[in-house]
Formats: sequence, C-alpha cells, structure tokens
Amino acid sequence: MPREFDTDQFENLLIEKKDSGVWVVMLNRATKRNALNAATIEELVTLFDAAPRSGAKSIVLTAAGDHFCAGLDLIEHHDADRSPADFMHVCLRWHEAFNKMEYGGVPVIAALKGAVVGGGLELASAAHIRVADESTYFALPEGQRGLFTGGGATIRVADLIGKARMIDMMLTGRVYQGQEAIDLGLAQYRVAGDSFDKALELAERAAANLPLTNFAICSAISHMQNMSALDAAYAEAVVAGVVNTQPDARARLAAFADKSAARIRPNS
Ligand code: 1HE
Repeated sequence: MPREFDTDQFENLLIEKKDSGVWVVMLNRATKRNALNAATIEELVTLFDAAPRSGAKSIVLTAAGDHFCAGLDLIEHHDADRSPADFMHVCLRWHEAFNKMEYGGVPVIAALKGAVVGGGLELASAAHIRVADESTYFALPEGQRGLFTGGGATIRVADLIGKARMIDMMLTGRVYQGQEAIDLGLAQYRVAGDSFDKALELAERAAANLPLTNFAICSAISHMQNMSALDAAYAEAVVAGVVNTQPDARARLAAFADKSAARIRPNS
C-alpha cells in the first residue's frame, strides 16, 4: 500500500498529483528565479525520499516563471558567510536530494526553460529525461562567481557532455542552447512549444509501464554505471531475474503472444 503523502507540506515546491499517478512538482520561487536555498533542498530531499513509496508513477519537474533554476542561492550563501565545513554539509544535502532523485526508481522528467545554470544544471542532470524549449539555455557560471560546482556536476554534467566541454563551460562561461545543446546531450528533447507539455506527455507514457520495470530503469542503470563491467553484468542478471519474471508482466507477454499487443514500427 502506498504511504500517505501531504502535498501541502512545502513552501518552495508545489505538488499536483494527477489521476494517472504522474506527480507534477514545481519549483516555486519565481521571484528568485528558483534559486536553490537550503530550505528548497530539504524539501527536495523529503519529496524524493517519499515519492517512490507514496504511489508516484512518474514525476514532471517544472518551474514557476520564465527560468527553470538559477542554481545556488547566492544571496543566502553570501549572507550566511559559511565555513568550509558548513558548505561541505550544504553540498552533502544537495547530493542527498539529487541521489534520491536519480536512484529512487521513479522516472523524473525535467521541463526546462530559460536559465538552467550552475546548480540548476546539476538539478536537471539528475533527472532521467530533460526536455528543452526554445528559451532554454545552459551554463556553469561558477567560474565567474569565484565558486565551484558542489551539487554533482563533476559527475553528472561531465557524464552528459564530457569533461573537456564542462571545463570550458566553467572556465569561460560558455552558454549552450538550441540544437547544439541537444546534440551535446544536455537534453534529449527540444520542442517548439512549451517544454512542460512534452514532459507531461513523456511522463504519462512512462507511467504506463509497470512500476517495477521503471524502478529498474531508473535505479539499476545508474548504479551499474558505478560498477565494474563484470559486477554490472552480474547485477543486470539479478535485476532482470526479478523484473522479467514479475507476475504483472505476464498479461503483457500474453498480449504479444496472441498478437493483440502493438508492434514496434518506425516513426511515420
Ligand atoms: C537570485 C539568483 C541566485 C537570481 N541566487 N538570488 N547562479 C548564477 O550565477 C546565476 C545567477 N542569476 C542570473 O544570472 C540571473 O538572475 C538569471 C539569468 C537567472 C535571471 O535573470 P533575470 O534578469 O530574469 O533576473 P535578475 O534580475 O537577475 O534576478 C531576479 C531576482 O532573482 C533578484 O532578486 P531581487 O530580490 O533583487 O528581485 C535576484 O537576486 C534573484 N536571483 N538568481 C539568489 N542564484 C552547490 S554549488 C552550486 C554553485 C552554483 O550554482 S553557482 C551558479 C549560481
């Protein structure tokens, strides 16, 4: 049985649960361009901790206003005048939130628009699918601000675009947008209209898969990237042993066998 989840418990996130099991999660600090303060990070930890046990079939991560996320709340950081140890703990909370997001087993589709910069790109890169629109642009302004990434970019952004491009973005403030950003792997989709509509469509499609299958797709692949090839192959066999024999899959296999299931065809 899914656990109860109070969608009204947050100050900086707006949550809407759809009947399909899709949760729409909105970063809700538009006046601050959705900059990530410590409170928002704690809310993301709570959300991504609970969502896999609370019936979320997939999640659209969206944002209020014109910008997805301006990264670290620079004003809070300036005012707090943190010690090295304090900021290390801040970063560990970011990792807690983003690791729960990437490894939690619930598909997260990010609807990107406007600035996806610094920690905002770190957040986006922890999503399983990123959808960009014509307004979306990506940057790592840490270099200019006298800062360094602390929310997992050295792992996830380097993974998406390679370390040479990441270093260039940080050293020079290079901005990627449009088709170039897609070709590099910063997002998998680029839409002419609203990225939210496409993200919701993809989330609905993912939500139609069996939850255990989605759990494997959205946790096992990430875990296996951290393993040796030998261990990953072993883990893959174990995961497939569990997933590919799940009772709920039998009806889908039967539909293929009796030819009532849709066949896979090229796009028309
Ligand atoms: C903020 C932040 C923020 C806006 N922290 N308050 N990230 C950056 O270096 C990006 C900084 N932000 C910008 O470059 C721009 O604000 C945007 C391109 C995102 C948007 O521009 P614009 O013209 O629409 O907005 P604005 O006038 O710059 O800002 C509007 C308000 O949002 C203003 O507050 P107000 O109270 O004066 O109205 C800004 O102060 C506020 N705001 N961005 C705090 N980031 C774990 S380590 C991660 C390290 C990093 O993420 S470094 C990258 C930080």
